[in-house]
Amino acid sequence: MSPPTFLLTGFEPFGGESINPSWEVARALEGERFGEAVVVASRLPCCFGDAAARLRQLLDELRPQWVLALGQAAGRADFSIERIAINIDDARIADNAGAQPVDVPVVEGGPAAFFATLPIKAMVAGLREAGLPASISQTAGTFVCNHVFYALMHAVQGRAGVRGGFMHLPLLPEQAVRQPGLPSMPLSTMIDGVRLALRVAARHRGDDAHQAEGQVA
Ligand code: PCA
Repeated sequence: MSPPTFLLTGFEPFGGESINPSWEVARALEGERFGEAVVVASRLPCCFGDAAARLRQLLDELRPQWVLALGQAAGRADFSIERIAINIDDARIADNAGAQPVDVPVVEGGPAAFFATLPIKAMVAGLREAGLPASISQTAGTFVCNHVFYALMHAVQGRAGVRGGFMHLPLLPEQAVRQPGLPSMPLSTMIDGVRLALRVAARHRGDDAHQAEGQVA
C-alpha cells in the first residue's frame, strides 16, 4: 500500500511579484516524511476557477489524508492559520488571467462557510513552543486563497478522515524591501515553521487543542 499523502500546495507569484513564498516553502518540503506520511507539493495558478479545478484534480489523483494550502499575505507578520473559508469571490485586484469576480459564490448553492479541519490550535501552539510566531486568522480574504480554501473544504467534506486547512505566510525579505513598512520573514524560518505545523497535524489524534485564539473586534 502506498504511504498516506500530505498534500501541500503553494501559489505562483501574483500582483506584480516575481516570487511567492508559499510555493518556495511547498517545494522545499516535497518528499519529506512525517512518520508514515509523505509530502507531495504542487503549485497552483493564481486564477479563480483554474486554481480550484487543479486542486480538485490533485485530490482525486492523490487521495491525500491531509491537505494544507499555503498562500502569501502581504502585511501579515506571522504564521497565520486560517479558521474559516467563505463562499464568496470579491476581487480587489485582477487574478493572473485578468479575472476580477465581484460577489460571485465559489460554489453555486454551497454553504456560506466551512471551518478548517486540521488541528489549527495545536499547530499554533506547536509553532509558539518552537519560538515561532503564529496565530489563528478569522478571514482568508475574498481573493484566490479563500477561493481555493473554500473549494478544498467543499471537496473534502464527507471524505472520511481527510483533514484540510490553509495557512497564510508573510512576504519574503526580498519582497518587503520594495514595500517599506511591511513585515517579512526569511524563507528558512518559513520552511521550519511549515514543517513543524505539518508534523503536528500528521501526528494529531482526536479533538483540536482547547485554547482561546479569538479576537475582540
Ligand atoms: N495569496 C493570494 C492569492 C495567492 C496568494 O499567494 C490571497 O491571499 O488570496
